Amino acid sequence: MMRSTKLLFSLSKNGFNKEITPALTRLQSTAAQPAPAESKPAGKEKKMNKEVKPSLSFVMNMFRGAAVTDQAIPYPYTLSSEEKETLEMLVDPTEKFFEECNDAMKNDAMEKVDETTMQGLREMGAFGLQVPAELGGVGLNNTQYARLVEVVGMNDLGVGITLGAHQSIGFKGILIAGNPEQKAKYLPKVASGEQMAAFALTEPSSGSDAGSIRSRAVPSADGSHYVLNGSKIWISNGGMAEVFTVFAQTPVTDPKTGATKDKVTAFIVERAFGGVSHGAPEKKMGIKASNTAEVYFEDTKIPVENVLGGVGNGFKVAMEILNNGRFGMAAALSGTMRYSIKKALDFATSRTQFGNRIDTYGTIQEKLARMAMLHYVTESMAYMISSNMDAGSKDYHLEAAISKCFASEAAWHVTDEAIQVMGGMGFMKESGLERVMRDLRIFRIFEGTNDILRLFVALTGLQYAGGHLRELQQALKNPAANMGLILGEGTKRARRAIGFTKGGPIEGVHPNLSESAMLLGRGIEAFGYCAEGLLMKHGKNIVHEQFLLNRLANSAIDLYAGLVAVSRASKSLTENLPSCTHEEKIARVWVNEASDRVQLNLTAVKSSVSQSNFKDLASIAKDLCDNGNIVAERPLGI
Ligand code: MYA
Repeated sequence: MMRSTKLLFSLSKNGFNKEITPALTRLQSTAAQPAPAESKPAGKEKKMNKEVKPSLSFVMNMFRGAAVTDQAIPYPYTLSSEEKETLEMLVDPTEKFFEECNDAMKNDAMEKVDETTMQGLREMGAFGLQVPAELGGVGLNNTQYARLVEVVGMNDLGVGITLGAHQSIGFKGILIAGNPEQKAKYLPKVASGEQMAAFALTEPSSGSDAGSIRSRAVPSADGSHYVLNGSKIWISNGGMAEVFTVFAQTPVTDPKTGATKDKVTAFIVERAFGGVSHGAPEKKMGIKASNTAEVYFEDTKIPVENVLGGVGNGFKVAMEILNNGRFGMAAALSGTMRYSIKKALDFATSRTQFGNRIDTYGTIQEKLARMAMLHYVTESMAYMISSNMDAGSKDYHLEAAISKCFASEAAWHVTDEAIQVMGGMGFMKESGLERVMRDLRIFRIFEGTNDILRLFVALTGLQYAGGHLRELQQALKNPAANMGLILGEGTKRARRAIGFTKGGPIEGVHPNLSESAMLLGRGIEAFGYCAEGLLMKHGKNIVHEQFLLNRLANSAIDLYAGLVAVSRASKSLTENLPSCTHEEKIARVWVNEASDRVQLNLTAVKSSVSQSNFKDLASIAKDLCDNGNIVAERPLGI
């Protein structure tokens, strides 16, 4: 089985070695449940009693049926008037630059970002948007960055990846985990665009399973440097970067036991260190203008002072960089969706068929409205997360993962539908959508495939919910001291048992959206109930139930999407923005429809028909794989 599900093996850390049963009293006396052989990675068991860290994440808390809206309602807005002014000064010239100086079609055809664009971007400071001004950057916060990234996404995703691979992941590690010397040494050069940066994690045998990399760096005898050997694949900017954030296994000795084992360490590697080479630019379906190449390290000497974030901490550094950058994808793709929607609208409002403009037909209206809804939700997620990050939140990982999944699927669907609205014209290269469609395909794959991120969301959330159940389990050992917790949880479960759930509305929502607030509240309660049920039924073996986990993740995505839409529309209604009634309709339709989908998904998790379907689906896939081809005979028999 793929190693990445090990993520969920870590459920065992939070006490899932016990079978958790529905009755609170039985929580005290559960018997140890042996884990399947493959779910016992070394070193995991000792973390069994890891404490649950309280989280302000809305998504995380949803897994225990709680609506924690501190980071979501009211819709957060963190720009000071000065920051807004700075942003206003930057948006117009950036838009103008892309309209007048960059040619996305040409870049795509050349499979390279034109040098005039690169130079223009350097002059605008676009390579160091979030680097502090004193280190040569523009010093933007996440929200300001998101707004500019939106402009890039609207105009040229190939340029976006060149810029994003550089600053969203390439040198982001130096920005968030670098020490002052590392920052002072590297940030000015990368911020100016004098040197390009790249993020080197993926290897031939290590894609989704990021922890399984084989590149290795061993310390020199005198302890002055590491010697790095290994190869990385599909590295964006790999063929032109001078500075790499590289992840490699290093021997780490436990000071207590004296035992040495390999752990991932992050390094800042300069091409100039020697032994660094790269392959030819990869031929790709889309984002052709961006450079993607294999990168090889052969006896590359890395000074010890270039260890980033501490020896053995590389996996966490990698995850933090990825977590930190994911909202940027949602921001960029909301720009892309604006582009596609504008194309569809221009066409729909000028094209006549069967005697009427096609935007008067319900079929086209539904498409346009759904495109706008997907855009609204994506944009709302991007700025909610960026604002949370700017406000200092550390509890945004699940939201960021959701925003990446949602945005990449929404942008794909929106652009596909824009092509459909335009019919044959949409299919023509000159419509400008063909390139965007090709460019978009990779977004569901890189920076964590949407499939892995769905499992990450479901499993991390379940781990959190499980930790709370364990707390309850502990509390029951000393009921007198924990009466409040026990009574609260007991009442909640008793109400559910008799079908009388509290499931109140989400608070702080504008009265016009009170029905939506109620639906969301009920959805969250049902979701938490379902998550708990899964934990009780499967314990830590839930890690093997990907059919169920995906449905749980889809429900989490739908509910978070509903929350951001309702929150933003509420704010617009309260402020009486000109678009507020339009936004209200979007939020209402989203929540109404999402509630139905959530119900379907949560029912599928429990229903025996679905269980039987899942078994059949797994078996169909096995037939195919065993056969190595389609199994069903051709109808003609020949
Ligand atoms: S770059 C390559 C992208 N690659 C990936 O994203 C890899 C995906 N895989 C993973 O993320 C991990 O392997 C998974 C975990 C999630 C599967 N945050 O043993 P574990 C902790 C914080 O369970 P695994 C590219 O594509 C965990 O709690 N912590 O892990 C270029 C545990 O901690 P502890 C996390 O089973 C794209 C420990 O780590 C996270 O091995 C170019 C070990 O966990 C997390 N997320 O797998 C894009 N996950 O031990 C360009 C785990 O303390 C940018 N942990 O309990 C474009 C930008 C947009 C445009 C911009 C324009 C300017």
